This record gives sequence, C-alpha cells and structure tokens, in this order.
Amino acid sequence: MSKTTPSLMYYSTRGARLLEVIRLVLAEAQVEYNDVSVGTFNKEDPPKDFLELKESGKLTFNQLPAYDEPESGLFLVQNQAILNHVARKYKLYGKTLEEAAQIDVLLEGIKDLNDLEEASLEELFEKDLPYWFTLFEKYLEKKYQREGKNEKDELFFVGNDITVADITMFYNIELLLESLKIVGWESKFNLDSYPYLKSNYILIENREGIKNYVNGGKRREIHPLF
Ligand SMILES: N[C@@H](CCC(=O)N[C@@H](CS)C(=O)NCC(=O)O)C(=O)O
Repeated sequence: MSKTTPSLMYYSTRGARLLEVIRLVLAEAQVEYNDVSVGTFNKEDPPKDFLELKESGKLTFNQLPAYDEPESGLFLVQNQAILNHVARKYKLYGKTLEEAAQIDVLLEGIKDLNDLEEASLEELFEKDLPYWFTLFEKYLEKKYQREGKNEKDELFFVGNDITVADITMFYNIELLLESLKIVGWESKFNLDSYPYLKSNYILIENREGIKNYVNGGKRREIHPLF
C-alpha cells in the first residue's frame, strides 16, 4: 500500500448496510484501500484508536465511519456521504444527470424497503416484502421491455452499465438471503419469484471485483437481520 492508498475506518464489525455497500463499490472499482478497524465499539470505554481520531478533530460528528483519501486531501464522515463520493469517483453514479437522478429514486426506494424491518415478521414476509420486491421487479421488467430484451439478457437498473443502484440492491438481497439462511427461514422468501431481480443479482454477484471480495475470506462477519 502506498501513501496515497485511501483508508476506510470503522470499528471491528461490518457496520451499517451502507458501509458494506461502500466496500462493495470499492471492490467493483478494484480499488486498493485500507479497511481499518479501530477496535470494538464501546460507548463507555471507547477504543484508543477511536479516541485518537476523535482528538485529531477530523471526525466532524465524533462518529465513524470515516474515509481518508490522501490523494485528494478529502477526509469524509457519514456513510451516505462516503458512498456517494466513492460511487461518483469510480463512475458508478450514472453517465448523465438523468441517470444519476434515476439512481437516487432507486436508492430512496431501497431505503424505504430497509425501513420495513420495523414491521412484525409475519407482516414483513406475507405483505411488505412481496409488495416492495414486486415493485422493483416491475421496474426492471418495464426496463427490459423498453429495451427489447428478455430476462436472459443482462440488464442493469439504470442505463447500460453497473451503478451504485445495482450494488445496493445486490447487498440488500444478499443480506436478506444470508440472514434467512442463518435462522433456517429460507422458505419465507424465494428470489426465484422475481426472475428479473434474480437475473440482475446474478449479474452483480459475478462481477470480477465483487466476486473476489465476497469470496476472498476477508469479509467481516454479517449482522443478521433477524
Ligand atoms: N449517520 C452516521 C451515523 C454514524 C454512527 O452512529 N456511528 C457510531 C457507531 S455506529 C459512532 O461512531 N459513535 C461514536 C460514539 O457514540 O461515541 C453515519 O451514517 O455515518
């Protein structure tokens, strides 16, 4: 690693969904970076490396994650701000203003989907998840139709290339599937019911950088949803 290698700093755990999406975006872009752990999160007895960072005055809101990019001099905090920056920097935020706006629409929709965790589990699996997944499925189906493609063709959520929208959706589905596996509830959700989403998921799963990261053995432990 050179002096200009960026660093992503957090505690020892995987962190929020957005933080793992940041790692997946960096993986897709095949960017070398330091994935720094400052130690175990403990509000009463914070780890030494966190206190040092806090005392440096660089953590705008005294929180992690933080992203240090020596090449540009940027030092960022806030998951969303870091994600937006790396996605724009590595050309994963659409090729035009219009594509970027459509990506924002999808990312906000995915946020709404995430907020469903508050519902009861029964409601979540019977009603809310199918409702939201069907909306995303319809979105992709219409895009396929507009572009004269069938579901065997490769299709990205926006434009004709991978963006942060595909990567964010990929991680949300992956987290759901992995969490269901851990508690033995695989039967509660079947991605086969959403063939367009499944096709996009497989497409992203097989991207070289993402595949290497996911299978590379260095990933932090999952925080299961249930
Ligand atoms: N909105 C912030 C939230 C970050 C946040 O809450 N960080 C917590 C850990 S998950 C933190 O560093 N807290 C430091 C403290 O409470 O002393 C983001 O998305 O980055």
